[in-house]
Amino acid sequence: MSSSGLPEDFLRQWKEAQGQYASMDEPDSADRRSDDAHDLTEDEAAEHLANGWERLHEVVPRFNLAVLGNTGAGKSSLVNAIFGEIRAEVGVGAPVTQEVTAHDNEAGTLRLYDFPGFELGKNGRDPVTIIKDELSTIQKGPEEDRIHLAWFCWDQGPRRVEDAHRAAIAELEARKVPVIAVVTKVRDDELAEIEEFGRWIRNHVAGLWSHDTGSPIVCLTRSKAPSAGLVQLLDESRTAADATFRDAIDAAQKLDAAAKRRAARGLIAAAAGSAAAAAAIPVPVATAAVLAPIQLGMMGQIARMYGLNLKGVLGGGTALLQLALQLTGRAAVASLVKVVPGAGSVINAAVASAWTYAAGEAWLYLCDGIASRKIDPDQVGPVFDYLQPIIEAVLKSKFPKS
Ligand SMILES: Nc1nc2c(ncn2[C@@H]2O[C@H](COP(=O)(O)OP(=O)(O)O)[C@@H](O)[C@H]2O)c(=O)[nH]1
Ligand SMILES: [Mg+2]
Repeated sequence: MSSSGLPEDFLRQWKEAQGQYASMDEPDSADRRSDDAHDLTEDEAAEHLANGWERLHEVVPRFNLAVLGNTGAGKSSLVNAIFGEIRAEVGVGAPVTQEVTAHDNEAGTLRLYDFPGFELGKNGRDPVTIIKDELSTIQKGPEEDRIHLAWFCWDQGPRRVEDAHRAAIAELEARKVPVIAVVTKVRDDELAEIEEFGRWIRNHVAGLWSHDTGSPIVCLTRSKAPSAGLVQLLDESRTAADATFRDAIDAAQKLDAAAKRRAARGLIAAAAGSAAAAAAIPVPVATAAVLAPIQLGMMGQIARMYGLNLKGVLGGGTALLQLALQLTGRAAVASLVKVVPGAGSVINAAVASAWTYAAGEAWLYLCDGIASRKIDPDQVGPVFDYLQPIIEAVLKSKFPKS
């Protein structure tokens, strides 16, 4: 804690976030909600949280990444190093393919298509034919399941590009999937030779993705500690994939906590815009429940983005659900009234938006802390004591004259 009673990292984060929020458009699309004049019950709150949680994909569509390369090239290690371990195998509803396995992360922000290696497949089938067939199946399937980006991995050890690799890359290119070349298991003691191999790939392998002006991108990486090149691969992936998937990539990765918070703040800004629209005709403080569904939906989205489990962490009777109720109910209104001039009796658009930012920042702080195991989700009761200063800091900066 800092001397002002705020969690130490919060003020710094909040300062950064303000610039970010200022540059975001706030949509004003919300319908006016029912105006029942009570705090929500626990069941109602749980339902709104669940609603946001279930529908995260509507605002943050899942990013689908394919990894290809020889067996043992280091594909799984690379994915784990950037996105964490992704265990859940995709079952019903996924495109039916013979030899590609699909795995979704907990939050539903990332699907990984793990392609088979380049040895002969089932029944002695040619690997390139397999890849071609599997690609066709996936890319002709439902739009949300299609591959958005591929990493093609070469182990730096053999430093060998095979004809089958070129053929597979051509198949990806023909289907407009950007392919980033990755050299894995980079060793510092052979860096000169590895860089030479990278240059050779850049000049001799057709169909690789490049920036608008430059030559193809080849990322040199090491998944084993001390890791190398992972942030660059993540950055290139963000650029190569369609902008639609930027938030999903930022949410799914585990290398850059600030990028993940940035993605969550997109959800907060959207909810603040909806809250402002809902209070375009000022509502009495007594009917603050008009805003709670918007704010709780936002909280559900953020919780999911952080991979928090709906039933375990957010389920009925948990401390976190209580806290969500407090942030969106009378307790928050009480602190609002203290800080914001003129908020004594009505909530107008500006107040609604500031309140939503405050609740969102406090909730983001919690989810971030829980996901990184700095905060115990069962012990968040006392946490409200330090969320209060967060709320007030946000509100004060939104109403600087108070
Ligand atoms: N030294 C070193 N070994 C690695 C690295 N990445 C993966 N490996 C090892 O290479 C082997 C194959 O890795 P894996 O990720 O399973 O490859 P995949 O078959 O392409 O998914 C495993 O024994 C890994 O521990 C790396 O960066 N450095
Ligand atoms: Mg593997």
